Amino acid sequence: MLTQEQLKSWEDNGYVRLGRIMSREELAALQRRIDDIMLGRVLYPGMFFQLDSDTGDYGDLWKQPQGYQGPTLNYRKIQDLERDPLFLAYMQHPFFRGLTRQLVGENVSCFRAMFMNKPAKKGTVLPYHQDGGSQWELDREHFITVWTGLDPATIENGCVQIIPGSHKLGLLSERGHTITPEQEALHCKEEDSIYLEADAGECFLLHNYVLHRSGVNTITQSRRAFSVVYMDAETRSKKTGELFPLIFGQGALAPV
Ligand SMILES: O=C(O)CCC(=O)C(=O)O
Repeated sequence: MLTQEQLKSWEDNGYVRLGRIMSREELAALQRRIDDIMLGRVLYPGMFFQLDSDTGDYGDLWKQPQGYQGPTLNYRKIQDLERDPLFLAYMQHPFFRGLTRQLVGENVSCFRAMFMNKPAKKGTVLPYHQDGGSQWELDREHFITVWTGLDPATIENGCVQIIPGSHKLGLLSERGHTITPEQEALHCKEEDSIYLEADAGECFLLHNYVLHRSGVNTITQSRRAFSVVYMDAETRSKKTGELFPLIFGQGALAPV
């Protein structure tokens, strides 16, 4: 659970450095597991995969084939990781039980359990954006993100950069996600930003409306990370009417 001081920082800044929740052994197991998934040694049919771009340009990501493209460590994004018992066990760590009870509620589902990667000397610029809005097609907006570094994250390898306090602006576009160049010029001044450098295994709590971005990786150390959106288990997809995978509460997924 967050202390009073952390709660105040959460309200003021829209983020909190939570530190390392997992052991070194658990971290090593997650690092091995994500590489096994990328290399096709552990398979989950239908899992979402997106390769990194060759150009570093966000717009080019969708010009390439989507889905699993064979064994390579050059995947940028993999979703549905709640299907993997090691990642699910981390998501269900007692610390996150307490945190979500405090900030979300008793019954908690996940919108996405996502691997985000800046492969060695690669990576794609992710422009400033907010998470949420009509693009997410949810019947309510009450969620938090926990972002965990699976490698050391530094400015050189494309750590996340945020504008503290920007969650107070609310959603800048009805659709959500990226913002206009004018909004970026107004709200995302370099001097107002901070870089969330982190040790491997360290995690941050992020408000989904905090403006955030990340750059490319200029060094040989990959920048792997795991990002989970926890939300009220009653949240339904407006598109399908369905609920999302249950992480905490009666009938929650079990890591088998
Ligand atoms: O890991 C990154 O570079 C960005 C992560 C992100 O946008 C998110 O977790 O919502």
